[in-house]
Amino acid sequence: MLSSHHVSPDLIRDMFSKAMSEMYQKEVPLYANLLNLVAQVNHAELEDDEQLRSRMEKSGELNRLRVERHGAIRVGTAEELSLLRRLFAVMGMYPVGYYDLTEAGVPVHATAFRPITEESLQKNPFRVFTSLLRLDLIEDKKLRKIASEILSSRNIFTKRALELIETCERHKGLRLEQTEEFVAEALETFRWHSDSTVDKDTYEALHAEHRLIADVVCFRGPHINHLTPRTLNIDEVQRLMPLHGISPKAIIEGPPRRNCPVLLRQTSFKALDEPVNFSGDQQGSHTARFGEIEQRGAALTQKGRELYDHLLRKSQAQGRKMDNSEHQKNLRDAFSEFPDDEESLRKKGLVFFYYQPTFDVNEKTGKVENPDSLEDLVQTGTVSATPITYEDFLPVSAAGIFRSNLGEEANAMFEGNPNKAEFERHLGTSVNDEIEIYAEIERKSIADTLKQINQ
Ligand code: OOG
Ligand code: NI
Repeated sequence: MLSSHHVSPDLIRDMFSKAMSEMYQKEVPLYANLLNLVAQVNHAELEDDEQLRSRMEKSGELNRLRVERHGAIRVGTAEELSLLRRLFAVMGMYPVGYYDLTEAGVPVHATAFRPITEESLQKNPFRVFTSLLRLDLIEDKKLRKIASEILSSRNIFTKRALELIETCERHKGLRLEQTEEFVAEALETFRWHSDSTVDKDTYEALHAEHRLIADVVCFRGPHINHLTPRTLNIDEVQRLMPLHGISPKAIIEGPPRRNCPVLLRQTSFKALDEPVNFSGDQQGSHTARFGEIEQRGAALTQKGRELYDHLLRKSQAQGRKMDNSEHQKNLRDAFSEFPDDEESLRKKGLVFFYYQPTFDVNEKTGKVENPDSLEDLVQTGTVSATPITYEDFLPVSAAGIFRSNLGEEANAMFEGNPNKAEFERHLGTSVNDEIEIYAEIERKSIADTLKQINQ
């Protein structure tokens, strides 16, 4: 239990995500442009669609929309990953899901650190997609040894950040002045350093093996490589990006545009080529940091997810199109089998829903005598059912984002090679199952609704 002089982890996360956004706006000015564009499009969307506005207001999502973003980092060792787990726990963020990116030719596996309760998600759903480099997949033994030596000698946390993590663990929380210090110290881990820790030859050798290896190994820490605001109309942002001096990747990843959006649609702009000073006073450049936007829809049940994966594969059988309108058309054709109204999605058990009584339970007039089944209560309008927002990531989309930044050539080097057990060993705990989290939120909303109706 949090004592009264401790700051809640939700507030620490909120402070940290805002500090991170400010830092990234200074580091990557195009990100500030993107934030403005997304805010404009969201504003217009909410003006045009009263239903969307009132629904988002009712579910509490309107508040979190302005602060909503995810980031991504890549680390090199088990120690770094497990320390990050402890750092994120201070902010109420826990590992959810396991993502194997080797299938897409990227030698990493990953999890997302994020809040997991309904209440915490409403406060600020900040998430960080965190990848661990798989040195074991580097074929060149000499290079593997060099990389692991470089990584073993770096320390990605400040001394004070480590002390504050320990303080938080020992005292089960941080006080306000400790929190402010913690946020500032934690930020240091994610800052961009234009000075590389290695000489240019070493960088180039690692780069030649895989661009991502150079990105992880040659710098002081896991610089945040993008922060992603949430838009309510990704097609519109994609259309407007070039008019704002931002050049988007060719296609929007994820499902097609739908009446009832599901999962996650994403697009990004290409990584910037940035100057780097290598040791020995040599100059060069590196591409790592980019911008991304996302549009979130409903969380799918296991059954819904299987249908999504099946239809996505089906659309890919047409070949991956480099033209977005053709790509979207392929997707729309394939997804015509996926029901697109809330009632069917609910009755077929494809989407998770959040249930609430539609009347004020304190007012006697609304009371229901002898409630029938939940479905009947929804049908008669006594209970509302709202799709639960998807809070996670999609491996195929993530691979598309990685690829657009690594160059399409970075493919087929590693075969599908998941190793969840090893990842969890390195992390120091098992990852949470995202489907279980949504199921629990749905179950709890049903139990609370029935309790309120029966009271
Ligand atoms: C992470 C790419 C994945 C997403 O939104 O799917 C990702 C990376 O490039 O490090 O952020
Ligand atoms: Ni991302």
